[in-house]
Amino acid sequence: MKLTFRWYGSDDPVTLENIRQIPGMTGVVSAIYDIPVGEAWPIEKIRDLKESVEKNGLELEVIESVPVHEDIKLGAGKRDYYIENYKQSIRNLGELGVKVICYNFMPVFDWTRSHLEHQLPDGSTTLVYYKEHVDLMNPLSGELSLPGWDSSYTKEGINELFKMYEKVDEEKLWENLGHFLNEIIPVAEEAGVKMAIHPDDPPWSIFGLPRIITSETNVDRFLDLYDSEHNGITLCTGSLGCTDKNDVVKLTRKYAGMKRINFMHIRNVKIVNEDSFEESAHHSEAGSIDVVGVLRALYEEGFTGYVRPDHGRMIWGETGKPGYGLYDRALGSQYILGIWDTMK
Ligand code: CS2
Ligand code: MN
Repeated sequence: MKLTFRWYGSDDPVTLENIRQIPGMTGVVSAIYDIPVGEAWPIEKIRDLKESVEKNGLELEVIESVPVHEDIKLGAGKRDYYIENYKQSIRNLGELGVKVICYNFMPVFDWTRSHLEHQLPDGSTTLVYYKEHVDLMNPLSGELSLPGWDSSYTKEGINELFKMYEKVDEEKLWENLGHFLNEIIPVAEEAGVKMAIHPDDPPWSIFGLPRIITSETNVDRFLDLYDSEHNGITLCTGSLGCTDKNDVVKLTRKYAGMKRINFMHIRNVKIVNEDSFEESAHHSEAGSIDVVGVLRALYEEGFTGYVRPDHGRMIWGETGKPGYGLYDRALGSQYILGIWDTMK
């Protein structure tokens, strides 16, 4: 495995110098954050990013994310234009040595939580999803905003999007995803880039919008849409594992065996009940995910790909980007590395 760390660019309070000092870190996972969703990523900007990372002794081999424009998910509007731009971004990234691109196909919203600073008994704070609170949230008010969401929507824009999604059910979303893959995967193959779709977080419909990358059956269906190692997944243990309907150790073993895991996100979550969960430390016993079992499955299946610790709590008084502080993720990375080393 290659251990990596997410870095949000020069505005991130976590610096490349910080990341470099974490034992075993080979590189960062990053993106260009000032390009409007849907536009092609210019080669010069990618080069600048790569150079700033490499100057600090780290690699830039994984991009998270190249966002997919809503027109592509809706199968409407300027979809063809946005798909052509997406292809160009893949080619440009491949040319500069990027090996994996993580993306998602969640309509409108990325990861969703009810609280960003829920205090745990040990005094740390964490992200939680309590269904009864999410049910009271009104996305159409235009006032909701979460760190993982595209912040460029206006109230009118959101309302318009919801209107358009009235015509897109799960089957339609599958169709639009299939079309997207048929267009981009041949380009990714040629560019030497492996695509890695991120599961929906949480893996169920929110606010009445369809979500499809949610379960073993659906991941199987996804992989069948285009049979290529370049059409793979990001196996995010915390996203799939926040429902006990998904056995993440089993899924890791299965998809690693099929060589379809192109990126691993290791996050632990504690399932509170059927529809609610709290994010926890990476330590297996802190949550509901058998992190040791996940790593054992990867090791036994000969996994050589990229791994990063996903969300961490805020500990030791740190403040910063929710889920993306330095300390807890650094601790998590050492837990991952320690488990891995004992298996060698
Ligand atoms: C990430 C996702 O922060 C997170 O939970 O795992 O936001 C992820 O970056 C995107 O869904 C990938 O497109
Ligand atoms: Mn993730």
